[in-house]
Amino acid sequence: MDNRKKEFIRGLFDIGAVKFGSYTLKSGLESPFYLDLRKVVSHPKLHNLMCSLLSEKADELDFDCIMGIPYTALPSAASIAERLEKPLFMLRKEEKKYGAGGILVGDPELKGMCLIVDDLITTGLSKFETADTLRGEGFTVKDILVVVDRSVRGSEELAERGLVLHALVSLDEIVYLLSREGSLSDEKVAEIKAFTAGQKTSIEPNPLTIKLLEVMKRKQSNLILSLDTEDKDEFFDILEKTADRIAMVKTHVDIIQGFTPDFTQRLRKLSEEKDFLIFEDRKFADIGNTVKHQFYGGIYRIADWADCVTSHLIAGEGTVKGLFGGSDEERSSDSPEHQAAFLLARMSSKGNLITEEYSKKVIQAGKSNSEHVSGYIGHGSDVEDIRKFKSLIPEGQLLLMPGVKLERGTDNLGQQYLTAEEAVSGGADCIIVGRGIIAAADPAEMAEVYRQRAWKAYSER
Ligand code: S5P
Repeated sequence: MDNRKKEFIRGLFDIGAVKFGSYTLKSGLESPFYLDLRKVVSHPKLHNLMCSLLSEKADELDFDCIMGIPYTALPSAASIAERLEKPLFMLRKEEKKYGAGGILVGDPELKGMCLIVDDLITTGLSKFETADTLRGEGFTVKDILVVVDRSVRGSEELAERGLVLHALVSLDEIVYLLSREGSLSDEKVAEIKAFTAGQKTSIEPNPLTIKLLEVMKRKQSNLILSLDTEDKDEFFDILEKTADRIAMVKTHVDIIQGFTPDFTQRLRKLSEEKDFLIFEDRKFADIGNTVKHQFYGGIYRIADWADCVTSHLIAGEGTVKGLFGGSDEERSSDSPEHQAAFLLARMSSKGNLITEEYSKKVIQAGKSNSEHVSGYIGHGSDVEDIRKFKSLIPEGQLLLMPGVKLERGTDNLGQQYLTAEEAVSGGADCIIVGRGIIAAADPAEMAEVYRQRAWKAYSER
């Protein structure tokens, strides 16, 4: 390792950007180390050293322009751009709706092969999103340069998307140097190794997961409205009023009185106009061959209009395979291109028969069918319990949580409610709210209250 790299690692340790102890990660896992590169920008000497090392690395690559992922990597990208005299671009976090509009900051005439810079890589998710956005803006993207690679399979995941990862230092190098210099005990090193070896896998999010994450980001909403009414008119009345606030609407299509196919046609049209996904909570539970008929056929023809569905796994993995093993003839030509299931790994109702072992097996099966499984439905007794549960779920799959209201409580049929804040701070990526919104005097106003609370907790997490 060259001396400047060593000096940089020591610098990270000295300012507390690399810490060793016991830290609760957003996933709920207890980690023996913590990396926070946001501090570096306030230490000019260390920042300068980092940018000069990054520039040397970047100089070996072939690119026309450079972009940093907001916010941590913006100053380093700017510095590299100046050192190497390459055009700099930035992407706004939110689309500007006035003036010239758009999310791109920079001279569009100078678009070309763009190098993406970021501070860390844990999973590839934010890098995929940025690469996709840049590609959508007319750039080509190949190389991603990060300061620290702490990922389990970062390079493989990026490679699957045609991206090449370059890192200034890896977690192993940091641990190696600091232990050699006596800043880390052998015990701590062993703990870190055990942690990284046993660290939960990260899974490449499937296209439906990516689509949902994109809607959530665009609408700043992780709210799923559970629109459980039998009345069609009431259904559309509430949906039209709340559509701007939600990421998905969850249906139980079999409770709709006098169902006819124009119900789902109207629903699809509205979902396109108002940018939300459709989540049919059919809770498939039968053998593969039967669920196949239930999904593709019958009067509801769910496969023709639902972006995602729920499924139990009591009958085994054949259920998921049956759901997504249908042929093209079974789907209508305009059915959603990407579809996936959320598996019931835990339930919110009192006295349900799901055991811890069953939940773990569901997640195991969900991981091995990740091309069709976007995540899990789950619940918990409190924030700690949700954290523990969330730590079983791999990065790249989501946790959706029903049984959510503004206050804790129960209904008279065993439903148990946590608050929106508890659900999200424990690890829920989206909250599912039914009666909390639809039974309110003003569902639109109430949906906004839930949206704001859940999104705030999500952004803080
Ligand atoms: O464990 C669960 C799983 C689901 S999908 N508990 C649940 O309550 N649900 C669904 O979420 C349930 O079918 C209903 O549609 C919604 C909760 O509605 P609420 O009115 O109690 O918020």
